[in-house]
Parts: sequence; structure tokens; C-alpha cells
Amino acid sequence: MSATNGFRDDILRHLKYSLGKDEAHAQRTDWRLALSFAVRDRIVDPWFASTRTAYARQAKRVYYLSMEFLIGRLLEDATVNLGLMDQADAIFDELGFDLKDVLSDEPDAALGNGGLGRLAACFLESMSTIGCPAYGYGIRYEHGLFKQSFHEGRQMEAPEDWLNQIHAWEFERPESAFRIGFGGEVRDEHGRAVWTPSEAVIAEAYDTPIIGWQGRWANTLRLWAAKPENMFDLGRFNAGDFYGAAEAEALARTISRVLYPDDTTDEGKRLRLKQEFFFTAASLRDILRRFKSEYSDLNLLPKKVAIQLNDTHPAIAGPELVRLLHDEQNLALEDAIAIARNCLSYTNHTLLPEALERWSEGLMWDLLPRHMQLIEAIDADHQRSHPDRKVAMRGDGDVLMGPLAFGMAHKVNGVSALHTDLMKKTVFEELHRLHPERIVNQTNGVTPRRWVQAANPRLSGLITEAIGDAWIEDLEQLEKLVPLADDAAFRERFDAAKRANKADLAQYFSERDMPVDPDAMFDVQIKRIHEYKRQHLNILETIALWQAIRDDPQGDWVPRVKIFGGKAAPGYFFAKEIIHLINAVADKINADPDTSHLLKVAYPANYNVTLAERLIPAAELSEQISTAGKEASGTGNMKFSLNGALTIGTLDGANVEIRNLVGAENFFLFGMDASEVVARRAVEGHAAQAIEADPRLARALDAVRSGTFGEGFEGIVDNVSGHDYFLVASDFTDFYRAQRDVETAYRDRDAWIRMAVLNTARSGWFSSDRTIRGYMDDIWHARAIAAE
Ligand code: F58
Repeated sequence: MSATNGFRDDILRHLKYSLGKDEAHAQRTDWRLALSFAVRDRIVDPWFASTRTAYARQAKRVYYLSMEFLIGRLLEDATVNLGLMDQADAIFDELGFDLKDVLSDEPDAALGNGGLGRLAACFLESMSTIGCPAYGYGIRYEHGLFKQSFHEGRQMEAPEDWLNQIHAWEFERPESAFRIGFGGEVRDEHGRAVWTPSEAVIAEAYDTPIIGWQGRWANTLRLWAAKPENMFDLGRFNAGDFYGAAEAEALARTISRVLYPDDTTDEGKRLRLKQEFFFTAASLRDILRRFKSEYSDLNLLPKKVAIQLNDTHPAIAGPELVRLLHDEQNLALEDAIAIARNCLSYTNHTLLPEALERWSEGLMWDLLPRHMQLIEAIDADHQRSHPDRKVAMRGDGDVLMGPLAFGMAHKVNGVSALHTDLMKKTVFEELHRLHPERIVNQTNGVTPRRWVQAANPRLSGLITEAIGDAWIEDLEQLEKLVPLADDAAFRERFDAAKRANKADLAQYFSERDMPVDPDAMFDVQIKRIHEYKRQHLNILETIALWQAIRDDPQGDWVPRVKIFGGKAAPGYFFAKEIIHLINAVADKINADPDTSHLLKVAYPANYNVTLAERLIPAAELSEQISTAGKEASGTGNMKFSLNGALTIGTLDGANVEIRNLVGAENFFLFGMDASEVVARRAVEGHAAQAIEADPRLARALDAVRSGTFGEGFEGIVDNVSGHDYFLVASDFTDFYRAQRDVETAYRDRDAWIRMAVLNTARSGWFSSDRTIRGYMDDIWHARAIAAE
């Protein structure tokens, strides 16, 4: 009781003294901020203790460099991890507020696009839970990922403004700032290269503590904001040149203004490369500063520092660390390269050729002349060691960031077993032959604290009642639920939790003008919109199903709600067409009085972490239908399975491992595997053949082409019936078949719930705690410690 009182007093104290509000006039945001400050107060001591312990033990630190941290809301996560949820609930109840409502006031920090950024956020939380001393390093974007809305079914983009209000979680560190230069020239001074940049900005640190489960350890997410060297030109201002006076600030701030500036123009490319160098260089300087505060021998660096590159966006870390060690610390070039390599490791998240980063050498010379020299030296050094191989880090006038990252890392990892295998056989085939020990696998995972405990309180309460709460930090304990799959009373309660989650979601939809039947099957596909993820396969199957229902409205159909969520990159025209088609199909089908009680399409706009937390607990069917070989891993697939949804999916990414673990009989498999995909593509006219062989597909495509859903979708039809690189047509027939198998299974509610329980029970391996332990053992050689 006294703890509750203390907590309550702190909330009220913050309301009054930090926010300057009295109870009578406080708004929801004031209460949310007061709660955030009171929770933050309870993080600071463990955070200091963690930092002190890491120094006292001379621990190896892990540095996770990522262009994206898709952290979403932080208040609920922190409250859950500190075990304060019940107290907070009681306090707000007494104050006359619904805690949920207060929590939902927090903006969703969307400093990322999708899986890669969300993975980084899950990793931060897991490293804190485990007690692995670590820092996340990234950019403090003023505007995160754009806000999506739909106008006449088309995606509209508006800037996101999460920083327009007080951000309760961060601490500004003006004293931790570095000058980051660009351009200029390199001179040789007595055999030493001296780089004099022609422009510079200041990288200033903002720290957010990330508290682990039960508040035992906290790590830091350090995000860099770009500021000008000289804030303001008073001379120009006084001369009446008000714009000019502020120019330097505006230009500098551009660097940390938006996540993914459009990089189809030269200026956009330049800005993106500047962003990458900006945060990488600031982070490396900070890392070296911390290291040098403890040690003087740079040879110790790989023993004390592990730097993980989340994809190639921070790959300039290789040459930059060599530059710092060689040019600035006077190590011999070979030693600098060897030390840098032993500190660095690189995670690859995609094999799609168009997504592998490359920067023109011209741009590199212009922006980073010294790094370009060093890249030439590193490349030449590697070529000299392997003269008979073609493994250049440059090609066609570009620097190839994948091979550069590979060459400068002591370990390179894929994110699922299949993806790692394909890395060895495709993009990094030659490099793998030369360095067979370098590529390792670390299958992705997700944090159970956010994705089960916090997002699905009904299910987590039930699990804890059944097997105790140790599963929250040892997720494989969920296995103990396996026998309960055969326990009718447990199944009933499991079912009740799912139904209640569905009812909540149905309520949410109905408040947004999308009424749905809470008893229908909730079938969900949420992810970035991309051809390889094949949302168009899903919507074509939806059309075919609609047509089949119209043919036989009295048939024994299973009512379904097809739920979509996701954003398309602003410059990705085809993905935007897919969004438009889904919305057009939704308009038509939802308004059909003969079928709308059986089939609905719901596409809530602005999919983000918060919406995922609402959708996943209510999902019954998880759509993981990418063209085999294209989805590196997927992490949404893991969240669904943990929350008791069954997967319909291809043998792609981590689906393969999910199916192995949950059992083939509890997974709806369809489609070609990765090698069949390659073979099929070589068949002349594969799409036409598939359409010819399947009248349902032909009819669905005809409906789209002939304007049933409105005009303007020829591009999609032409693509699917023509080139069809992602094999939508060729996989359609088997997808349709698998969807009917899903319906057959769903009709037997009891058997379905049994399968759902087994999915939850056997998905414990997909905890990001397990993934982090894998990185710690195989890549970082870092040890967990307990705060003193
Ligand atoms: C994702 N990549 C993979 N990239 O697609 C997914 O399979 C995997 O589970 C996840 O990484 C985590 O490993 C991803 O999210 C991006 O968002 C790119 C960022 C740079 C621009 C292009 C998209």
C-alpha cells in the first residue's frame, strides 16, 4: 500500500511541479506525462547502477548501430517491466481515469519502417532484460515514418510529428557532442593523411533509458540530433537577412529531420549518405571516447567493444573506424583494419538486389574523400590476398556496401536459417567461399514482454495462471502448455481470451466506420506493402472467394474478415496501386448486401506498432505469403503464432522454422519453395499458363480488369498475367486450396483452438532473448552481468 501511495504521490507531484498543472485542470496528456515522469524516476537508479556496474566490471559493451529504432510507445512497456501495471491501474481508477486511455495518449515513436527497425527495438529490450551491457545508436529524427491516410482509396502521406509535445523519456546531453565533417580535401603531411572537411555539423546526444524485465538492468538508446556549429548569424540578422541568419541551422537540422528522405534524386541520395555517416561517425567517436576513458591500449578494443551493424546503413563504420585508428591514433594501416574487423559484425536483412545499398564513387569522393581512399586500400588489400577471386567492394562506378560490410566484419549473420543459407548461395557466394567461417545464422525473435505480456493481457494472465510467470523471461517454458491443448477447460478459456480480444477489435473498427462481425474469422496481413510480400495475392484470393460466395450464397461459408495493414514507400508506385486496389475491393465487397455478412475487408490506415499491438492478439489467421526466398525472416509471423493465430504461409524466412516447431499439422502450407520458384521463373509464359489452368484466377483478374472495382488497375493485372516476377499467378491455385483447408479446420472450433494453443506453446523459441544470447555467444563474445 505504501508503495502505491508513493507512486501516486509522485504522479501528483510531477503533475504539479514538472507540468505546472493542478488536478482540476489536468488533461489526459498531462496525466500521461505525469505518469511517465513517475515511471521514469524509477528507471533512473537501475540505469545508473547498470552503467556503474559495467564500468566496475570492465565489461565488454555491445553497440548496436541502426538507422531505425521502431520503438513505438514506451510508457506501457516500462510500466510492465517495472511491475507497476496493477498499481497504476488502481491509482488511475481512483483518480477517475481509465489507465488504458491514459496510455493510449502517447504518440507512437515511428523511427523506422518495418521489421528491421522493430527488431532493433526488441533487441534493446532483450539486452536490458538479459543484463548485456549495451547501447543502441541511431538518429533522433524529428519526423518519423509518415502518417498514412486514405483519400478515395489512395495512400496520402503527411509528416509525422512525435516531437511536437514533451518527450518524457529522453535526456538531452549537450555535453556529449561531436563535430562531424563532410567533403573537403585530404592532404599528405609527412606520410600522414589529413582530412580537412569543407562543412561540418554537430551531432548532439539524446539518451533514452531502456529498462529490462523486472527493472534489473537498463541500457541506453543514444540518438543523435544534427545541430549547426553556429546557431545563428547575428550579423546577417541585424542586416535584415532573417532567412540567411537561420540558414545554417536549417541546413544542419536537415540531416536529422526525416527518416528515409526520398532518395530518387541526387540531392536525396546525398542527404541519405550524410545521415548514414553522421550517426555512424558520432557513435564511433563516442565508443572510442568511452573506451579511452578506461583503457590506453587500442589493441584491447575488440575485447571490450562489439559493434553490430544493422544492415549496411552504418557500413561506413568500417572505413571510419580504420580512419580513426590509423589517421588519428597512428596505428599501422594493417593493424587498424584488423582491429576494426574484430570489433565489427554485420547483419544482412535482404537478398533483394534492388535493396542492396550502393553509392556512386563520385558522390563518395565528394562527401567522404578520405573514406574513399581507405575503401580503395581495404579493397586492394583484400584483392591482393585473394587474387584469383572476383570479390570486389566496388563495381560499375559504385561502392558496394554489402561486400564492404562483409569485408570489414568478423561475423556476418542472416536472420533465419533459410535466409542464411541463401546468403551463402547467392549474394555472398564468393565471399563465403573465401571466408567460410564468417557467415552465421541468428534467427530473429521478438520480445515477449511487449508482444505477449503487455499486448495480450488476457492470454498472458491465462498462461501465468496455468504455468506461473517464469515464461516471461524464459519463453520456452510455454512448452508446459502443450498438455493443456488437450484440456477442454483450458481450451475454452483460451478461446474466451481470443474472443474477447476480437470483440475489442470489432468495437475499435466499428468506432471507425468499419463494422465487422466479431464471430467471423479474423484473417490478418500486416506489414510493409511490397510486391514480394504479395498483398495482391491475398486480395485476388479475396475477390475469388467473393465471387464464389455470390455464386452460391446459401453455401456453407465460414464468415471472414480480411484485415490489411501497412504503408507503401512514397515512391513505390506499384505498392501504392496495391493499396488502392485493396481499398477499392473493400468498398465493393463491404457494400454487397448478399455477401457482406460472410466476407468483409478492413484496412485501417496508418499501421504502426500500436495498431499491431491491437491487431495481433485478435488475429486467428496470420498471412505470411511472400514469394519463397524473398522474406529474410519476418518477425510478425512470430508474434502471431505466439498469440495463438495459425499461419497460412509459404516456406519462406522464419516460416520454415515456425512450421518445424509448431508442427506441420498446425500450419497451413502452400506454394512453391525457394528452388521451385527459381525453376518456375524460367518457364516461358508461366503466368499465362497458371491463369489458363485456373478459371477462378482468370475470373478474378477479369473482374479487376473490367472495372468491377473501378478504373486504373490494369497495371496490376498486366503484371500478374505478364512478367509476374513474384509468381502471384503460379501460387494462386494452391493458396486458394489452402484457404479452403483453413475454413474446414475453422469449422471445428475445438480442434482449431487446440491448434492455436499448440502454436502458442511451441513458439517460445522465437523470443528475442534467445536471439540475443545467440549474438552474445557466437558474435559479440559478451557476457551478461547483474547490476550491483
Ligand atoms: C526486414 N527488412 C526483412 N528492411 O524484410 C524481414 O524479413 C526481417 O524479418 C526484418 O528485416 C528483420 O530482420 C526491413 O525491414 C527495411 O525496412 C529496409 C530499410 C531500408 C530501405 C528499404 C527497406
